[in-house]
Amino acid sequence: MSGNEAIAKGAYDAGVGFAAGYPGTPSTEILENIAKRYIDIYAEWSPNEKVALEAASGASMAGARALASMKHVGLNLAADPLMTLSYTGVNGGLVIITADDPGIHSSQNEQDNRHYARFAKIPLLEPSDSQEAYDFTRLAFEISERFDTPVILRTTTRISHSKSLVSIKKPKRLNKETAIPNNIEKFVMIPSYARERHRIIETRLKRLQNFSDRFRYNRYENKKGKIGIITSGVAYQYVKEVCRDIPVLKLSMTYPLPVNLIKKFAKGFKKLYVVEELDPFLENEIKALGINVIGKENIPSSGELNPDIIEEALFGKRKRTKKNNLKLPVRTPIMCAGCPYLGIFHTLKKLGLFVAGDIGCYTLAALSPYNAIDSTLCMGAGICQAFGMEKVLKEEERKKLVAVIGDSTFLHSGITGLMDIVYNKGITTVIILDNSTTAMTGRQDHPSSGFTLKGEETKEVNIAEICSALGVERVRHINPFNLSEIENVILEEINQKQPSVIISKSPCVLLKHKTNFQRQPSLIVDLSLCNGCMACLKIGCPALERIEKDNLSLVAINTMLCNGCGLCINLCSIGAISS
Ligand SMILES: Cc1ncc(C[n+]2csc(CCOP(=O)(O)OP(=O)(O)O)c2C)c(N)n1
Repeated sequence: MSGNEAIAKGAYDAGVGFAAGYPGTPSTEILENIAKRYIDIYAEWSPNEKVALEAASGASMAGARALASMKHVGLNLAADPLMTLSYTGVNGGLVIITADDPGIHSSQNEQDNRHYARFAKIPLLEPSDSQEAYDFTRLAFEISERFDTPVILRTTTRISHSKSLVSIKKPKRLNKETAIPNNIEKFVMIPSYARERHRIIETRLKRLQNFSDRFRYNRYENKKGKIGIITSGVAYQYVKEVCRDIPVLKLSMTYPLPVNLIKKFAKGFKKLYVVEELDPFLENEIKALGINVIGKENIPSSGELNPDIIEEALFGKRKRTKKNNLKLPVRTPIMCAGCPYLGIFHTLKKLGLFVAGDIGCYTLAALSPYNAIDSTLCMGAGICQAFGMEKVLKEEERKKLVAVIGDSTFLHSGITGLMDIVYNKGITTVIILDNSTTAMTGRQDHPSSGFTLKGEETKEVNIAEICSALGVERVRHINPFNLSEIENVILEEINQKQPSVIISKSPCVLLKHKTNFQRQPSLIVDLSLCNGCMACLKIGCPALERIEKDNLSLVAINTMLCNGCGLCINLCSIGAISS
């Protein structure tokens, strides 16, 4: 199983009744697996991670075991409920899965979410392989109920996506009934009750620390030698690959730490290393115990670790492998052939506007050959950044910017930004790229896609009506394959003295099964007409390929990729492209 599959199975075998999340690499497959394989668990894509955790906490309050799953940055949204959920505690076990992304394979940052456990004063488990992902998911629910606390299970990309053998244990059949709770001192966090709950948290932390000392997955494997290593998570695997015989203290519950176990292990070594990915989370805690360790002075605190890095850090050289000097060609990520975004970004670049971008497939438009996005921060930020700029720019400059956001991102966290523009008398133009899916993370459904996580048909939230309801009077629709229409509408809207929304609705080209999208026959270039001007390449469609013929550089169309959208025909002034 992959780590994510193991977590889904672990949740099922733990008797989970409710699972919610929002897609995000590397966490997405957890909920997809639950929805596909363990159909008696209620499972949903929530509009965002805050909603997912809050809904899961409701299910827990009613007595069900509940899980909320998200990528690392998702926990930033869910941090508000998380901090106070630590106070209320749980009824049914409540587990939050955060899948961190060291190396930033597919994220906007590589924050280390272990800090959230310490910040919220709740237990943290870090599996090192799929077996532990399975075991720890089950244990997390036990710990949650035993200590009346939410628990964080933290994976990283390599744990989530690597596969290893998992031996399955007997599933837990819960005999706990769900019921409406009646305990306002525990669940109503007004100051008088919250003060008391804070005291309870501090006692709980001490009990958890004792538990951590006895937790059998916090263990050391031998103690003989001059060098010792303390490690956790995927770093444990790299350490074992590099030095099988060196004593290792493997930590699995990394908050609160097993203080006594660490002190016991630390005795007698000449050198004690802490090997961990990203921040000196363990290192600082261990140093605070007065134990002298070597950590980030040797081991990088950004990017992923691997056995080679660890070998060099511990021994000053690589013994096992030679440096690989293979130079691979750089392949920048590009949009798909026929993507409905191509014409929009081609036009935005042509108009020379500042484009406050957001997070989704469209973020790729920041790169060559599109070069059409000027800022990207976090989901939902683009609308607000454009608005903030607008408020401080000179009158003439205000017309030179737009915000671009996808449908899933708009529903996730774009709505409040648009509300701000309307409420505070802005004039920003917002372009919503509605492709009926969350394409970037693998085409998951969302509240306006018409389907639930389980594939059932449902109501489609109407994005245009949301915009109107927020008070936007100018809501325009454009056909993303009509370049002149795109240009005219954008020019009209940026010149308005009021907010406007332009909705470009056309399904993602990879969404054929859910829409009535019809692939058109591929286009062709008449090479006897093509004069090699390369104007068509400006659209950035990967189906258009530069070829050499009779010592001339011309353009041909890769018929395997082209879906006949026709955008490039608009750019060929000599009519060399046809169907
Ligand atoms: C807080 C947060 N949650 C999840 C993600 C992962 N993620 C990246 S883009 C994206 C949404 C993309 O959907 P949409 O806005 O519709 O654009 P599309 O990819 O379809 O063009 C998601 C969920 C993230 N980056 N940040």
